[in-house]
Amino acid sequence: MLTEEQMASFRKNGYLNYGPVLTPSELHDLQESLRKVEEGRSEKSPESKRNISWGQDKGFVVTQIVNIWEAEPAFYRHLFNDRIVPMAAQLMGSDTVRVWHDQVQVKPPRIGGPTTWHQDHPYWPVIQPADLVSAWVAIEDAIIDNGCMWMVPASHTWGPHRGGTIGTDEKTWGPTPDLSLLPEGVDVTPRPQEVPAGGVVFHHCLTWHGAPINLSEKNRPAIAVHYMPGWTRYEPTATGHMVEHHITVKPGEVLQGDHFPTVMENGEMFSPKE
Ligand SMILES: O=C(O)CCC(=O)C(=O)O
Repeated sequence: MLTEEQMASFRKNGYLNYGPVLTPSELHDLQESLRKVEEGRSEKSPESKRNISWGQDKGFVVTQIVNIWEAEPAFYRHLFNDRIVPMAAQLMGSDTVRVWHDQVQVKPPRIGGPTTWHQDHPYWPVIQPADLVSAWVAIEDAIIDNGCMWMVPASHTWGPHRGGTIGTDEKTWGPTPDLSLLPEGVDVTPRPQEVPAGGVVFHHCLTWHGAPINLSEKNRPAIAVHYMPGWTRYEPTATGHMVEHHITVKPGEVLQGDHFPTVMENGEMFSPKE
């Protein structure tokens, strides 16, 4: 469980670099399973697998795999991790936790594309309110050199930014926000979140985050699981979302169902189904 100091840090900054959390065998299983999905050797398919990188014309690659938990048992088990889920519950202040979706991002050596500056929730208008927490786990060491995540402290308190994107400076890879849309005098300096393989960084769904290109010789694979508190509702919008076709509840109802696994209910951890 998290200490009061860690909780206070998350409330203030909108992220928490917790550090090592996976066991060596959990990490090894994710590494092997990711390789299978990347090479098309998994029995089932994820929701999607595509290159979402900026600068594809320059050869940059970011392989995004959404709902890899549907393709590989190790990633399904990972959703239920009995150290990560209680911490996510604590950070959200909810004793019920469900999965919105997961996403792997692999940024290969030398040609790994950036994550341009954004907040998550503006990409998820179909779920409300904006109080999800993501658990981002490095599958190899994530350091400044290979494009670890960077976060802007306290940015989760500045409201949803129009359009979701915060602008990215292609020289410094820092955020380029419209300052007139922000509270006066705020500091938009990003902070790097280095984390060893098997370590976790949590972030609130309104925290500004991004990552520069990976020009190093090291791969940069990571998995983010986007966790919902027990009261997250489905609120359809014109723009929709990639996993919306799996939703079976009615507008205004709590989002749940087979494709949005419950991992904790009323404080009780759930186990993965066999
Ligand atoms: O892995 C990355 O570089 C980006 C991930 C991300 O934006 C997220 O988890 O919300």
